[in-house]
Amino acid sequence: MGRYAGAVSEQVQRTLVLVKPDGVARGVTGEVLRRVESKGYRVIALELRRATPDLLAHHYAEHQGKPFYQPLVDFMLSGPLVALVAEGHRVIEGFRSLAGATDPTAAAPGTVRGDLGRDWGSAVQQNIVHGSDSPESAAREIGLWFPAL
Ligand code: DAT
Ligand code: MG
Repeated sequence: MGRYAGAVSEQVQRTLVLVKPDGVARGVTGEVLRRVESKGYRVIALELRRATPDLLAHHYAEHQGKPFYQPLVDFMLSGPLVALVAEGHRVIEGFRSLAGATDPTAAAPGTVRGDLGRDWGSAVQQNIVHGSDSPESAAREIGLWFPAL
């Protein structure tokens, strides 16, 4: 496929970031934005909003049928969230690195989830942020949350 180290950074990427309802409720939206901006990524869209069941069914389609799916949807509907699009070379991978591991207890200190999240004993992990996990997911998710972009 002709992959070489220089190729990965040629194309400017966009990723969908969500500050989930736990992050908004705990007042760490600014802290998440600060980390995204301090890293050097550009925020090109930003909105405080509520999710809908229809939007979440598409956004989390890959998780339908899993035991945490309905708790995840209920959690994402539990309050306002902040949706944003960040832009930069390799931002998809870069934001996943900033966010840290899915399980906030195991997430490394220094990451958003490691520094700001913890286990609350709920059926779904509440881990402060979402970030797209691939170029295909990013394109699909940005289309769902920011169809005008
Ligand atoms: P990520 O958000 O790191 O991409 P994911 O896409 O696998 O993780 O899952 C979506 C969300 O669902 C995740 O942020 C937290 C929750 N979740 C995932 N796996 C879980 C599990 N085994 N138990 C409880 N909640 C889980
Ligand atoms: Mg995911």
